[in-house]
This record gives sequence, C-alpha cells and structure tokens, in this order.
Amino acid sequence: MLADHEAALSVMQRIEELARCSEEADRLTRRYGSLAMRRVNALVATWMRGAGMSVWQDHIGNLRGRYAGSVGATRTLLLGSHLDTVRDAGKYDGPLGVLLALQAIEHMQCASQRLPFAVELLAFADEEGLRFGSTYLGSKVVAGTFDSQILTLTDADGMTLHDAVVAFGGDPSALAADRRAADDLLGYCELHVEQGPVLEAEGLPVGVVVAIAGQSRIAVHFKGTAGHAGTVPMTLRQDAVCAAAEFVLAVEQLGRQTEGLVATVGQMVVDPGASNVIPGHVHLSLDVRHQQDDVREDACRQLQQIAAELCTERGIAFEWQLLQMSSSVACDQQLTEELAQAVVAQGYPVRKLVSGAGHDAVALADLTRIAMLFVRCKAGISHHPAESVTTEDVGVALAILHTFLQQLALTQAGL
Ligand code: HGY
Ligand code: MN
Ligand code: MN
Repeated sequence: MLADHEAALSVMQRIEELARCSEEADRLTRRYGSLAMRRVNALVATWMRGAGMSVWQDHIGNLRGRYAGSVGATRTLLLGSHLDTVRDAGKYDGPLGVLLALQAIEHMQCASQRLPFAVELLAFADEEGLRFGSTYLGSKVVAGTFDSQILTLTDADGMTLHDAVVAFGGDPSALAADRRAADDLLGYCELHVEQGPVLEAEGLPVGVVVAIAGQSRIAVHFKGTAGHAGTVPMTLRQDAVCAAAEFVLAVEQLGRQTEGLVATVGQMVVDPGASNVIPGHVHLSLDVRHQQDDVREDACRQLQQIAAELCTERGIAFEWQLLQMSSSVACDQQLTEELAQAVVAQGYPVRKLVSGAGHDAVALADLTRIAMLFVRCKAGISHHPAESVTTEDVGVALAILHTFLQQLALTQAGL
C-alpha cells in the first residue's frame, strides 16, 4: 500500500515545498541557523505533528519527533537525515530521507498502527558544514560527541557558532544535555539519495550501504604580501594566489595518482581581492576522502608538507587548521541484513555500496548501530541543482522502509 503512487507523490511535493525555502532567490542554499532553516523546521514540525508525533527542537536546532510505540514498548528506532544544504544544492540530499521516514510514520498513523517500539524522526540542523566548515553539528549533538570548543568557529560574516546557536533559539551551554540516551535504542536507519552513478548504471532503484568513507576537512591560509600590481617586479613578490594555485594542482595530482583517493579544493577567498592588487592572503578549503583511514591521513600529511615547501620557496607563511576529521564507518551487519531482507521482500536484488559521501549516520554510529538505504540518482549528479530522483523509486524506497519496520516489529515482538 505504501508503494502507492500517491504516497510517493506526497513525498515529492513536500520536497518541492522545502526546496522553495532558500537564502538565495535564484538557487537553493540553506545554511545552519538561517531564516530558510527556520522555515523548513516550521513546515516539517507541522507535518510531524500531523503524523501523530510529539515534536521539539533541540538546542542546536535539530527537529525531533517521536511516534510512540504500543503500550509497554520500551525500545526506540531512530530514523532521519538532514534539512540543511550546500550552496546551489539539489533538493533531495537530506530532505528525501526525512520525508520518506515521515511518510512511513504518517502511514502507520492513518492505519492506527503502533509498533512494539517507538520511532523517533531526527531532522538534523547541520550536516553539510557550509556555514562553519565543521560538519555533523546536529547529529554530533544527538550522539553526544559535539565538541564545545568549536563554538568559537566563525562564519563568513564573523558570527560565532555560539551566537548562531543562540540566534537559532538554542542555549549553547545546554547542548550536552541534548545527547540521546543509548540504552533503549534499536539503531538508526537513514535513507538517502545515492549521489553517485552506480545504481542507475545497473538499473536498480535502491542499494544497501555497507560502509561510509572517512573524510578530513582542512582550512589552509596562505599569507603573502599585498602590493601594487603595476610597480612590484615579479621577482620581488610574495603572491598568495600563486602559492595557492601551485598547491591546488598538487592536490589534484595526489588525488589522481592515489587509488581511491578524492581530494578537493572547493572554496578559495582572495584578499584584498582587487584586479590591480597583488593578492596578500588566500583562504582555501581542502576536503580529502578515502575508504582507508591510513591512506587519507598519509595524503593529508603529504599535502601539508607540499604546502610548507612551496611556501618556503616563495618566502610566504601558511597556516594549516584541521576543521574536521571523521574515520570510515562500517554499517551494522545485523541491522543492514534486516534492511537487505526488506529489499528482497520487495522483489529487488541487494546491491551493496560503499558511500563516498558523508552522512549523519557517521556521527550516529558513535551512539547506536546504523544502516542506510540509497535511492537511485539521475546521472549520479548531486550537490548540484540537477540532482534528481524519480517518483517510482521513491515509491520503492517507501515500500522497503515500510517492510523493514514491519519486519523489525515481528522480531521485537519475538515472533
Ligand atoms: O559532503 C558530504 O559528503 C555530504 O554530502 N555531507
Ligand atoms: Mn546528505
Ligand atoms: Mn550533501
């Protein structure tokens, strides 16, 4: 019944509605704590209440809803994903997982069904790290791994994370209290758009995630000397952009020559930034990922060494600040097997995948066992407005989630 076109259409319509909540008029951008985030939280809270859930926003700004279990139920299953986005984002990365889970809960409420466990839906306030450079702010608070030292991080306008938490309605000193107790948890399951081309290439609507690659995010600051573009001879310059350019090409080269490594410079700010001024400073972001943590860590060390050497040669200084590091995480075998059984029950083969993208499940793995289902993505495009999934595949994912919940209910009831 959940495979009904109507239920899938409802998910798609809600995704469109959330996609209209953006900080920028002509593209989808929803940073942590923005007005656009407030709007999506308000919408999703209304839908959660409509699905019979009790709803609250925690201190970091995660929206948390609870659908109670049957009388006497003592355990809780967590479902969720994130509502923030990257800049000029696709509509599905994050909201798809939240709204699929919401639809499955809504269906149970319409059928007056209670499971022998409660279901908590977590709509995380920051997974992408767009505003403060450090990711999983929302899921780390729930997992109890949020490091309050990062409250001093500043955004592009100089506002601290501490002040952003306050502006979003939270109390920074109460973040630790928002940790979810682990003792009653059955696990965390996240549904997410694949963000890669494998499922489409193999003609499959869904895939089961077995592991998530680790990642390092680093802020690099090249400190040269600004000067007059017309008067300072080329041999006497300490041009920060030239140093940064050399570094960017070294990043690309290392990524190309190391099997399985991906390394990206996605942001670069040039200061003072005028056509007739030699660049004095460059701030850039570095994102390095690999399935094996030792390979990623070695790559980061090599790149830091390369930056040091080229800066010495050019007579400029640099700073290297590790903003975020997460190790690769394996999904829980048993919970993943239960998800795989639901895939099979719906008539699909189990395609196992490793995720190169990070997910809230990474942070939740410190709290409880995790499982993830991927939904086919058009042409593998993500972090881009062309990101797309079909209504049919959303229907398949809904049916699988429904089956997964029902199977888990039987297991919990000891049947
Ligand atoms: O960047 C990532 O891997 C994810 O989309 N947050
Ligand atoms: Mn995501
Ligand atoms: Mn993303």
